[in-house]
Amino acid sequence: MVDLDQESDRPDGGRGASRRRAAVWLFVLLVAVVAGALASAAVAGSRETNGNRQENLGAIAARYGGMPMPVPMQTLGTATWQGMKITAVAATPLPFVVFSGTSERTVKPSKKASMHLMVMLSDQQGGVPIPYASVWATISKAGKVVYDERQWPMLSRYMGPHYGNDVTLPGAGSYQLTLLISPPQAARHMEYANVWLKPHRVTMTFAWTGKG
Ligand SMILES: [Cu+2]
Repeated sequence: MVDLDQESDRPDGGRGASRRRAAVWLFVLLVAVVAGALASAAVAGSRETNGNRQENLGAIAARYGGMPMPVPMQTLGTATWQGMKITAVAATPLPFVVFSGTSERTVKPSKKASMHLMVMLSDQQGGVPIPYASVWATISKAGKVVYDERQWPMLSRYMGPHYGNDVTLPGAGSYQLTLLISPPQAARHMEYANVWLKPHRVTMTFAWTGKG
């Protein structure tokens, strides 16, 4: 109100101010467009050629309903289980915090860490993330287990609820990833009455050419 009154007191009836405001907004819009173009160029530049499928960050983030996140990602594999989509993604190793209910501790990736493994569980039809389950990941190389750990139920602004941990792999090569998905322990709407009632194991293979 105050603004409008002040503007209408001016000889041009505030039209000059409106034009100035329009010019400022146009400038802001231009800056946003240029920044967006630069960001997508940076994303394209960060993609590596790799034996596995590399995807645009924006595409992955969009699929999980989030904004692009500032790290390169690689889809390791996907599977489905009774209408649940299971997606394993590798991102750059990153620190995270674990909150126990009373205190918080930071888990930092070791210097040798290869990736931040993220397992996304989502509804195959609607794409909505499925929390309250648990995921155990076992990775083997040439039949030998090289990683065998529970994944943290985890929250991320960009990826939404997922299950993850930092993982160290012994070098490049072909790996087998086995995920043991335990049923979501939560009340369910009726459409989920008869699914995901027993632990389920899926296995996928991926080629790793990144750090290890
Ligand atoms: Cu995570």
